[in-house]
Amino acid sequence: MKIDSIDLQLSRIPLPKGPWGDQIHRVTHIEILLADITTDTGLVGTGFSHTSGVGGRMMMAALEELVPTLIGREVNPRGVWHDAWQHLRDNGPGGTTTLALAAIDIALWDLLGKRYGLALPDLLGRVRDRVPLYGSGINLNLSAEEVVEQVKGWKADGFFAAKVKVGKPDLEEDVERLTKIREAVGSYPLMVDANQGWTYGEAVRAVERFRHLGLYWVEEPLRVDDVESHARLRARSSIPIGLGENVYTLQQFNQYLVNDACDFVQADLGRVGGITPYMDIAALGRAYSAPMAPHFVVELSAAVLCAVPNALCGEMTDGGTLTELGVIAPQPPENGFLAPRNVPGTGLEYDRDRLRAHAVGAEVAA
Ligand code: SMN
Ligand code: MG
Repeated sequence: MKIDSIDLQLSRIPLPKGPWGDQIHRVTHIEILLADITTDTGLVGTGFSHTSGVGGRMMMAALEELVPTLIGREVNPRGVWHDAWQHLRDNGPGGTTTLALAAIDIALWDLLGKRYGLALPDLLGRVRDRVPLYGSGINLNLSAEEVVEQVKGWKADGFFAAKVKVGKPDLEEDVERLTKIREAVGSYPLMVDANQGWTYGEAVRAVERFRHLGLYWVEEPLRVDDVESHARLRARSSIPIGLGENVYTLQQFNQYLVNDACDFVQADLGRVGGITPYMDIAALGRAYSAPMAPHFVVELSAAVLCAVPNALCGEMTDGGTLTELGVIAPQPPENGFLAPRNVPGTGLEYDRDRLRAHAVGAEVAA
């Protein structure tokens, strides 16, 4: 079964519950780049990649360069991934290079699943049928009262934990917000996310001030390319560190793990380049006894985590799941868990009309 043609479409989907805010982002749209791969047998597989509103056209440009090199190739995700990465690597080992590869890689796994009649977890080697979820808010722009209500809602929905943003200009305001949440939900597991916004000194002060709150992890306290400072922070803090949404390669994850700078591995299936590299990173995490807690795209993450022994949980990004974005046929959680659909391939059924209605270029053509 060989690749016959590849169709690409970039869409910008508005966040249905309004903009997101954290220390470094104000997000109004999620970009979804869809890749449909048609084979010489007529079978079609679909993959996607995503951005938080910036870089969609860069992914598209990378793919437009890559696609001609893929036509005629056997449907073999791992072989294609490595050659395609070689083709793009001069643009950097990760970033646009891997984001673009994700759309192709996910489409190829979808094709293999459809070819052999297997759902993705079975194709990869199933170890579970469903995945626990945590509620996650990109909510630094919300009031303390709004965040408290959000966290209470997640607890009521059965999610095992909640994650909120920190990084107010005044650290004491963060402490006040977190204290209000603690009072509202008791010993419920709580994570905080600083989105790389602190200096080393600010991070040291913050983890000291948060010590009594019993946090489950502190996420992205520092710039992602500063592994050493994460290791120094981790050595003096009692709070585990979660990160990985901005780490792009197996080798970069190893740098974090070997330096004892990361406890929870939050690799993102889009950003690392799809399912092929994700499974390698999960195995690496297992070698370090590190749980996998993937970032974003929870519906695909859940399907992959069903084949990852060291999986911890999926992230229910409030207002930004593929279901809430209307990008796929709904896959709602049940009692705090997500079970992937038991159909051949990734199980994601894309809403073509919605994606087309928000296609980049459509507004120009209209
Ligand atoms: C996040 C996700 C998506 C966009 C911006 C920020 C966030 C998270 O850091 O962890 O979900
Ligand atoms: Mg984060």
